[in-house]
Amino acid sequence: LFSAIEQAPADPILGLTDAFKADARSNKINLGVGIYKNEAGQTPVLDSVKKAEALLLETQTSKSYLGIEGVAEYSALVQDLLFGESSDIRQSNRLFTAQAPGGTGSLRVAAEFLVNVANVSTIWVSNPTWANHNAIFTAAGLTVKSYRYYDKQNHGLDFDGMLADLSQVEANDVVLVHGCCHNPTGIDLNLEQWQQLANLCKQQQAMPLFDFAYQGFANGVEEDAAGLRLVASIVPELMVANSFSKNFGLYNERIGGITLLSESTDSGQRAFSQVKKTIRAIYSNPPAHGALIVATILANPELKQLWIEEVKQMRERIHKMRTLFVSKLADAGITQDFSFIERQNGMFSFSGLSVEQVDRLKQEFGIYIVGSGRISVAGMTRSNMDDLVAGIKAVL
Ligand code: PLP
Ligand code: TYF
Repeated sequence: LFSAIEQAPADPILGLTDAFKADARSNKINLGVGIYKNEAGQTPVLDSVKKAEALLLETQTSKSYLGIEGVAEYSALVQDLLFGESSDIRQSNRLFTAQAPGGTGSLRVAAEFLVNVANVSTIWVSNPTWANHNAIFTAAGLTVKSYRYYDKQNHGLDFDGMLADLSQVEANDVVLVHGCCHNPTGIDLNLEQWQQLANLCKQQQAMPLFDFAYQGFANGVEEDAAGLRLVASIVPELMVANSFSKNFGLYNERIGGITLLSESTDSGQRAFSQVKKTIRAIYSNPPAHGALIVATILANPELKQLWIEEVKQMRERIHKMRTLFVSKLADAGITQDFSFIERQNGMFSFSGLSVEQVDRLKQEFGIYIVGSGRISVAGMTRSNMDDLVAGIKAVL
């Protein structure tokens, strides 16, 4: 059975981490994978998470199975975070949420549901997008088409190209959008653009699917949901696949969710029963720990405040690194314009470095960047900045 099987290629991003770990140089720098690092270069457990875990350790009395949709209080708390506690949408009885294993698991369940239940055959993703999108959607049987997004010349959004491509979407197509902090470009839509996109989807009878993996990393936990909330006020139906890997630092707990906004309570209940049936056939019911942590924090005003403060610290540190990086490049006498990096959101930017330059940075300087030139700004610190700038100067 196995002898004729070919070796699978390494994941272009996760494979880079393996190479980084195997690198013996002490001044190596990892700007590959999107994992938050603090000033000391570590990915710590948040204080809010530690406190929630201490509470859970004390109070938990059973490890019995969860329901298919997960921890009971979790769904409502996720909906509060996504749509705002007292918003019309939140109060409309048109939202249905199931806990799922990370953003990836949420996207995969959403895709299986779309193909097998909702008769969707085509999903549109931005060019470029997170590399795993194509794999997840293709594995579920969707045809993946792409729409223009990145304007290479101006290091900004090609919104005209995006609208022109999406004007070809057909009824029952799904349009994948990044809720904020677009991976890999760091370029987001403004509210006027979200509105135009929502109108287009409504007109073409296409459904937006939000991949929301970085809430809180652009401008704030509430602020970053503005695009989603605006679109939800315009289109009749949408879905959200959210992840708490980054904003709660719960990477290895695999915690996220699938949320459905339906046109009516009745249609939503029927659709959600099918989401649950989809989940049952994949992993039956989700693991508890990550969801219990998130629910404990979000339901406790003090812990929630602490968490919001910790997300702010992560966001602000990354932003400081963007500013410092741009100014250090200029100080080093590099004339090429990198100022766009300061204007972008979240962990990532497209640096414009070529495959050859990325390769030289790895070989000669131990600086690890994804082949596309995407840099994870979250891996920069005050102490690795000078080495980083020196390496980039050398390859430029
Ligand atoms: N979607 C995007 C845009 C991401 O960058 C990530 C990163 O990991 C994910 C989804 C997957 O999140 P998770 O690690 O929770 O599966
Ligand atoms: O884009 C990133 O770096 C993160 C982490 O298969 C990631 O989203 C990367 C690749 C992958 C899973 C997660």
